[in-house]
Amino acid sequence: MRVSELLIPTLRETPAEAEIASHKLLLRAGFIRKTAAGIYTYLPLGMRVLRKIMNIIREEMDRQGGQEMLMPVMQPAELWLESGRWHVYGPELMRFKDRHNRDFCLGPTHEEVITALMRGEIKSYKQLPQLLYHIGNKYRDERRPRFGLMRGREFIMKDLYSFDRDEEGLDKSYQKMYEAYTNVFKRCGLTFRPVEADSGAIGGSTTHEFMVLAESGEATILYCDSCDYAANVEKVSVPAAGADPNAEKLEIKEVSTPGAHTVEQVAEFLDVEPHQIIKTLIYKTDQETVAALVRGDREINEVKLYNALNCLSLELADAKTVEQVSGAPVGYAGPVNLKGIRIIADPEVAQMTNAVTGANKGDAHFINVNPGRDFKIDMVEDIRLVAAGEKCPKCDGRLLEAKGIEVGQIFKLGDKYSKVLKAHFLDEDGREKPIIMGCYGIGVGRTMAAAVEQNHDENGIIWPVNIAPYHVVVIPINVKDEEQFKAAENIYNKMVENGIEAVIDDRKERPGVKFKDADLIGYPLRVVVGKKATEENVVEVYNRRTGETVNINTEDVLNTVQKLLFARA
Ligand code: 9G3
Repeated sequence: MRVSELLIPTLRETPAEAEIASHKLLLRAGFIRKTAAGIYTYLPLGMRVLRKIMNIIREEMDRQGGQEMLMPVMQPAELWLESGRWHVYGPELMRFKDRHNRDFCLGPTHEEVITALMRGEIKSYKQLPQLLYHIGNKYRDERRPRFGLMRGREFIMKDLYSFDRDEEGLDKSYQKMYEAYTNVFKRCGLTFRPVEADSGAIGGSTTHEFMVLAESGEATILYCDSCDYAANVEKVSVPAAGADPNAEKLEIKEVSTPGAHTVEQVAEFLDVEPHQIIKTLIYKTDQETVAALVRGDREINEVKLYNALNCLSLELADAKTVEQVSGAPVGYAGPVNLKGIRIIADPEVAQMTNAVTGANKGDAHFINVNPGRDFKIDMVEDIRLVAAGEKCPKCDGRLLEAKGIEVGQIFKLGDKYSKVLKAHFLDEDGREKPIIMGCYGIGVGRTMAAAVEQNHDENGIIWPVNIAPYHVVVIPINVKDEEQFKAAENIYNKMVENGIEAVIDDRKERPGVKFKDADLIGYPLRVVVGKKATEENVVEVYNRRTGETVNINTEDVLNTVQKLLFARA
């Protein structure tokens, strides 16, 4: 392909709204353009990368016995009413009416569609197992779409669904997908880790997230420095140390703490340790207002709190609500004499003696507060965030922290959808049973963005060969020099004839402009054809990843390029 004929609109400047490297670089290098908030167009170079990632995914799904289909984006509300989820999701579910005023949504996922399909097709155990998938657009109306392809409102997902006779079959399907995902991300050139994750609202027992390690990742992973334990921090639990049986419970007392309302200020003012303070956080769910208690030196884990309260929505109460509920300004709320709201406490709080808490009064705290004696705990649940440095839940190692980008997630669903949607089959013993399901997603655009997060430098993108938009760019230094340009064309043609994906930068631009664009776009290799080509039959081959340049004879170019691109290191 001739660069002068391609649509590759590179930008000198970084668009202001782009915060992370992949967002900046995919815009600047002419791979994507924003059509609306969280909605992107893939330009030709972006599409070439997308197609390669999709094909790697297809090959690995098909290798495991997956069969590709294509399900509709438009989903009838009836299915979501039947599954009970139409009223579960709020504004994130993009709903609309057709011309007959019937309710639809743009599919954020396809459990309902595919389970309803399979209930009509699967009658007997002989038809199981099935691994069915598709690659298509999903819609989730994120409140704050950001980071370009990383968190969009329309995004491309591969979602596969497994259908088995029983849990044993599901375990096999799950293992197959675990292996397939490992192959996909390896072939895409990513450094990734599967981590145990929270199965959250969709229930089911086991789930793993495939995390691409990157500082810009929104997810926090805790992993052990000694064993192979790794989990999304949302899911990590370690048992509470246990109460001190000998502690003598002292008399509760109110003390004046003018202006001290953060844990640090109260600890300083009363000369106590943060772990002797009870942190009281007021939350509002779709059903109630609750007080969540964690030890002063811990953070609340909102995913665990959400799961414990089994609610549909959860958010920190605003100042007005806190003042209404506690009768005090924010920062002085405490569990003692808290009227009419449930108190949920982390086990560590239930084990504390002579603790410090807000007094539900401005500029005042209680000391020597003893749970059970001075306030009632309605629900003791693990609701705290485990932090780096704590002991590994599996061995005596220490937990370390890393940031990750979630590019894939695999779930065991069991009969969560097949029961409610009546997708049954007749088993060998003549009994009718619900099909046992699993679901497995990969964010295709997110995988592309994650690859850039892990493969770039100050000059631009450095594409892993398997997903690069092209393999080689041939750069003639002086397009006016007939002989030189001819030499460049011959090299370009030779590579294309041998299946190398090459472009020739035939633009009437200064060499510097062509080099800058080549670095920004991130072609794995660059072949520079200058004076030396016509005088000494020598060209330069530059490796974008290593920065190395080799001078080689024109007739050795193809061989050198093939070795540099495809030889396994
Ligand atoms: C919704 C909306 C957002 C959602 C969902 C439903 C996430 C929803 C979970 C999943 C589970 C798996 C198959 C591929 C892998 C992930 N966000 N989830 O169900 F209506 Cl608005 O999507 N689905």
